[in-house]
Amino acid sequence: MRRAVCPGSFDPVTNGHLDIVRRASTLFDEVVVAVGVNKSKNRLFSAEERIAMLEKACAGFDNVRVDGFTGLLTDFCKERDIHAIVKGLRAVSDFDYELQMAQMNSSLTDVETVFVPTSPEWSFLASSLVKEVAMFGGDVSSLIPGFVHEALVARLAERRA
Ligand code: COD
Repeated sequence: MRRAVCPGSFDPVTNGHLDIVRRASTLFDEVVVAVGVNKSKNRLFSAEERIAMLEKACAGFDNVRVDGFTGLLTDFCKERDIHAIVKGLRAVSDFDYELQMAQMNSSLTDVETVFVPTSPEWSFLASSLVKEVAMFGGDVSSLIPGFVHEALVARLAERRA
C-alpha cells in the first residue's frame, strides 16, 4: 500500500489545497490529509472546524481521509506507516522553506517529500491572503468551496461584532 500524507494548517482549506490533494490521490493508494493542530498558533478556525471542512471538501475522493495531528509530522508518519509527504509548491519562496523542512523530516525518519507544482490558476492562493481579502470585504468566493466561504464570512462577522 503506497500511502502519503498531505499536511497543512488549512485555516481555511482553499481550492489550491484541494487541487494538490486531488492530484496526490491519483499518485498514491491512500492519502491522509493531516491537519496540524499544534496549540501555539492563533487560528481563525478551530482544529475540529478545519477537520470537518476538509472532510466535507474531500468527500468525493474515495482514497482520501482526514485526520488531525499534534507534535512532529514525522511521528504521525511513523505511527501510520506513511513514507511520503506531499507538499504543494507555489513559488521559489515556498521552495526555500519546504526544502529545509523536507531535509529535516528525512533526517528524522524514513520519509520522502514529493513536491507537486501548483496549478497556474491557484498559484497566488494562500489561506492567509484569503482571510485578509475577506476581512476587508473582498470577494474570495471563487477561491474556496462555497460552504467554506459561508463559514468564513460568518466567522469574520462574529469577530467584528
Ligand atoms: N497551491 C499549491 N499548494 C498550496 C497552495 C496553492 N495555492 N496553498 C497552499 N499550498 C500547500 C503549501 O505549500 C503546503 O505544502 C500545504 O499546501 C499546506 O499549506 P498551509 O498553509 O495550509 O499549511 P502550512 O504550510 O502552514 O503547514 C505547515 C505544517 C503544519 C505542515 C508544518 O508546520 C508541520 O509539519 N508542522 C508539524 C510540526 C513539525 O513536524 N515541525 C517540523 C517541520 S521540519
